[in-house]
Amino acid sequence: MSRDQIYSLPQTRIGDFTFDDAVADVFPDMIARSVPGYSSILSMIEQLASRFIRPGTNVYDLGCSLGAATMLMRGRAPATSRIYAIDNSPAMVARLKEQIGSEPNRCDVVVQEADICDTPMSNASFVVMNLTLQFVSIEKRTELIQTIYDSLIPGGAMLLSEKIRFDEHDQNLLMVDLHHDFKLAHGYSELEIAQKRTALENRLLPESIDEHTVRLRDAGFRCVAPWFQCFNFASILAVKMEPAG
Ligand code: GEK
Repeated sequence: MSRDQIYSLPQTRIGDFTFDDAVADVFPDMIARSVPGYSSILSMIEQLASRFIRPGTNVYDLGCSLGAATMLMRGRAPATSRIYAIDNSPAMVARLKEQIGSEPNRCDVVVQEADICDTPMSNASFVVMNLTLQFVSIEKRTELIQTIYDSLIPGGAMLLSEKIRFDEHDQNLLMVDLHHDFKLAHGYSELEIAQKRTALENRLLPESIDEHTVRLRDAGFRCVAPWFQCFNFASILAVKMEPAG
């Protein structure tokens, strides 16, 4: 696995963070050293895939990057289901297409370069948005969550993982600080952390758990269960309930 050193040297002008070739080359190392609990969330996605994916339905991995969730879900998905792995980064999609094409797949896996806000979805039993909504502009989030809810079959579920913010000032400062310590402990320097923070400032827009919960409930999800939190990262499972009776 190539080591992430993208922000290790001082940069005179730090542009907005983009998911380009340089990032795709080091992505597994970058995300493992930047997101506390990333591997735990992935292994639970695998478990949830076994429970929620139904034969003859579609599964969506929205903002799939290099397909870490897709790879785990395809081992659990029935042969008659189809996984759509979608990302708008050409660098990520090219690498994932190459890997998926070279391996045997239990079910159909379709890798698409597309904006998830413009992607039609239907007949879905499980939708994963693992650390992706945070990169979608706030004004587009409600419509996207509604599209996902409408695409789900009754009993289907969405997993939403996000970097979060806290309304209470001191709590927010503490969690941001603990995340900072996590990155230091995983080998990033103060310079790397500071430069990446600047690059992400206008790109990654965290919301609170309450803001996510309200949006999910407004879309129609009756069961909204935050199931994981580590510092300022959280994951929520939202289930579209079967009609009563
Ligand atoms: C994982 N889920 O390893 N449309 C499509 N893709 C998008 C969009 C958009 N509008 N905005 C951002 N992306 C993965 C990790 S990374 C998280 C997800 C991170 C894509 C973007 O190109 C990138 O690949 C991904 O969302 C976010 O489980 O880097 O913190």
